[in-house]
Amino acid sequence: MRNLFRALLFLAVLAVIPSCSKSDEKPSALIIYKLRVNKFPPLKSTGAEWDSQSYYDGEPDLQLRLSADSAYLYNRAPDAFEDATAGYYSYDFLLANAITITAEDDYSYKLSLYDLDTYNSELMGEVAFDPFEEAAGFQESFSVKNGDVAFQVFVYYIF
Ligand SMILES: [Ca+2]
Ligand SMILES: [Ca+2]
Repeated sequence: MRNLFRALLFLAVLAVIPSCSKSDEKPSALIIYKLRVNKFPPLKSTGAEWDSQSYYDGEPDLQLRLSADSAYLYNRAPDAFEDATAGYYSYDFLLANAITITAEDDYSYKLSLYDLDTYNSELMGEVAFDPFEEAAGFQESFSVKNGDVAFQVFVYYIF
């Protein structure tokens, strides 16, 4: 009888443990520290190269924006990503200032990739996403894509 009681107690403890585990907690915030461009269209929808100047390479010069509603949280075009090659490499944008998004924030988030031009940068593609929904599994990164563009968002969590 005592053994049966112990067995039941053991099972009861097992049943309680998962509800105390980290996976049941909700993070209060997530911190975006790196954005990766995994895919982008090699040519414009017209079939033309992104840049037409004969003395420049025709490939796009990557500019990445992360926006919350109409405000830019991040907007950079590192020199290192001039004339980016589609299909072979991914391009990592390490954020000098990590971006904190709290669970209460209710903005519309969007990642937009541009070909940086002197006057009017050209939109290559963009993806709207909900960071907390995408990061529901608390994974180190999550992927978002739309048509010919794909991004990977790297995050830390604050519980
Ligand atoms: Ca261009
Ligand atoms: Ca170029």
